[in-house]
Amino acid sequence: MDVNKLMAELEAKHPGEKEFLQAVHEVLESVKEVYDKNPKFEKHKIIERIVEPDRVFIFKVPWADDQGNIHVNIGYRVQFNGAIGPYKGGIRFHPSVTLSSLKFLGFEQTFKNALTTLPMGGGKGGSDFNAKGRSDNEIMRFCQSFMLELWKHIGPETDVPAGDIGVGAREVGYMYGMYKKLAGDHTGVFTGKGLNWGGSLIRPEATGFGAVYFVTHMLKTRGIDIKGKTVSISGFGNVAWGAALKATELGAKVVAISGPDGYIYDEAGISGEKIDYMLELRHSNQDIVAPYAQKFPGSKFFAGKKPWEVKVDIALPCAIQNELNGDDAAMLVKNGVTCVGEVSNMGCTPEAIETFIKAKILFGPGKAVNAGGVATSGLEMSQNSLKMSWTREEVDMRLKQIMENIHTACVDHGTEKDGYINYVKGANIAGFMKVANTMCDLGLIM
Ligand code: 2IT
Repeated sequence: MDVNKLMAELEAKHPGEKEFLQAVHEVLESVKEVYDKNPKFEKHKIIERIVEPDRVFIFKVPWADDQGNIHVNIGYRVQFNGAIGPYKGGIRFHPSVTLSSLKFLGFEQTFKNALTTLPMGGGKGGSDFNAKGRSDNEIMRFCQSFMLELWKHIGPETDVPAGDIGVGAREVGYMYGMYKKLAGDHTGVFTGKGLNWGGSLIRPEATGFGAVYFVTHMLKTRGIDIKGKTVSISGFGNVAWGAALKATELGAKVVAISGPDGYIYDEAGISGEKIDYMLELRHSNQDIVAPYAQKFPGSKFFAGKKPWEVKVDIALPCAIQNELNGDDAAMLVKNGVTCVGEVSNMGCTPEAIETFIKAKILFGPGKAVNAGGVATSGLEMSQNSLKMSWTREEVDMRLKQIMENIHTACVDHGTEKDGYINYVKGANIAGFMKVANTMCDLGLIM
């Protein structure tokens, strides 16, 4: 495989799609060895086919604010790869959303979903809508307008969206409600639904819980217990919240969380009501963490800074793509970090990943570490199909098992000659092999 040539061709076809090209480049570098060993992949032109989405929907989303002013946002759904199951992946509402960012997310989702062991293809959607400062009614109207177009393209066996940045239970409720009204049926076309209307226990916590389960497996390969370790987390939304809950429950001490405005350092540890308060901050629609420092004396707010300058054992980026760069990584390594679990999708830049791998620290990439979220969405779909709901214990047990299986797959495909586990390579190869082999089996349909 000639990675440079493939990348040059892709860049010419999709100029300026920076995040998408970044995500593809990483996967190609990881899989070139297994690709070259399996001539059937080249015969079926798997790379040329796997890097293009099956299809993309782009539509306008007009809505009126509380003063009656009309706004127009752009809505997207990228149905990236449906080889192994219905398209599955979240909806992101964030001003940074572009076709490029959703293509990178859909591409990543394809391999992540393959890793979960459940039959789900990859998709992603969203809008450049900014919820900051918006009222609940404005958010409802926006979600309804978004769904007025999207509902035609989704369905329980074709494409099943979920939440992502800016889309939690509230937004899923408004979108699912509109879908139900338009489609006239009650099929579980969304995951992340409320418990009263088809949702699954543990789904809100699942991404964070799964990430911490994965981290404990990584630590175990070096005989390290998470108990007593210090943890820094970026973000303060649903994913960061779940990670803080589980890390604390397992005896670690979370000392930092962050927002777009800066980070909070709390030496006493962010536990109990402080973790609950993260949800309050998110629901305020202000997108800031600074109020934490006023509410909890002893903690400190660092305006405009990232949490990676704090000395910790474990760092968990839980916010957004490319939030941790080469300088941040060098700082973490200098401060003796043991393990970095990338919980956000592509949270680390290529320079950061290179720094971690060179330093031989434990580094888990997003598509493995955060796969517990979509895996539990898969479990929600199973429960909906069965018209049943499982207990907390049952869902958690399955989630734990899935995270362990993903870790094993990474070890199997990513262990290098000197024994170092390259989880980036392991996750990319394991996910790729499943999708690529399926594409060969199914004939030239996509
Ligand atoms: O990035 C992700 O895996 C998600 N936002 C969750 C997707 C899902 O369908 O649960």
